[in-house]
Amino acid sequence: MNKTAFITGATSGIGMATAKLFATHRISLVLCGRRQANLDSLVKELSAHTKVHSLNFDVRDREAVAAAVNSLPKEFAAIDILVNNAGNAHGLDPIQTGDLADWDAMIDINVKGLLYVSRAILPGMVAKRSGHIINIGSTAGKEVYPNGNVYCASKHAVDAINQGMRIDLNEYGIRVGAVNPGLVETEFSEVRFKGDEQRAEKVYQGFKALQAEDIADIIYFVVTRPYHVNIADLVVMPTAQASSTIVKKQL
Ligand code: NDP
Ligand code: 8X3
Repeated sequence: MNKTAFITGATSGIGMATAKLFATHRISLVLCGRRQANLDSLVKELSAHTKVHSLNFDVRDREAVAAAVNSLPKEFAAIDILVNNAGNAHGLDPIQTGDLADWDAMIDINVKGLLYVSRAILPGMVAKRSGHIINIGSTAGKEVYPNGNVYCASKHAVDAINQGMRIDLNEYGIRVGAVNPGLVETEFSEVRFKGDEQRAEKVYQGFKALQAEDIADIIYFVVTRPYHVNIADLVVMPTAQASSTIVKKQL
């Protein structure tokens, strides 16, 4: 496909699986994240299939975001597809004892970071009157679960931003949609529980969780619909999951 995709959070999980799938379909890639070693090995691996450029920046740093986007070589500068994927949960605590640093991280990364990246890329899409934004939300953006408070708030914000983007960009023919997964087995829970691998593993025990590749398949489906079709808001859960709190486990 003769398109260029800009993927945030490409160094693991859903972003990495999407990068790998896009590469096999020869979509040119701009891959973003903070772990340089992961970016380097992805560039090496995926360059066999397509053109790949990496950008190392923290989405929280608005100047770094703008500088990174402005630094793109000409052949990568016209972005057709933006996958706003970088994000994480930090902590799982009741609101009255929540860690302020965790709250800052979630709001700054999941909400403000997504906005900074979008603000840097959208003028280019508006100028050429084409583009496709895929915002990675969550079932946490559709319902709130115990101790999910601020993470859920950040993903509800993504839900609102997704709608707002679609409205404001409508006249420019830019497609905007969200993919909202339930439980996906990635590094997500390791980050949420600050490296406590045992606690993280428990989240996915006793049922078949979604895999990063399942979400990548859906994102590829979304970006390969005919132009008149915009998947505006998609929720996907493992079959074993009925809601954020109801998961059929066989332990
Ligand atoms: P991972 O932890 O595997 O991936 C998170 C990605 O985000 C990494 O590539 C990480 O890169 C990047 N990232 C995190 N913080 C920053 C930052 N400050 N600046 C730049 N990049 C950052 O988790 P997932 O793949 O599961 O998560 C991807 C998205 O999917 C997130 O938005 C998450 O909320 C969402 N999601 C996940 C679900 C799940 O159950 N796993 C379910 C629903 C939604 P690096 O560390 O290199 O910077
Ligand atoms: C990730 C899914 O249920 O851990 O967004 O919030 S959940």
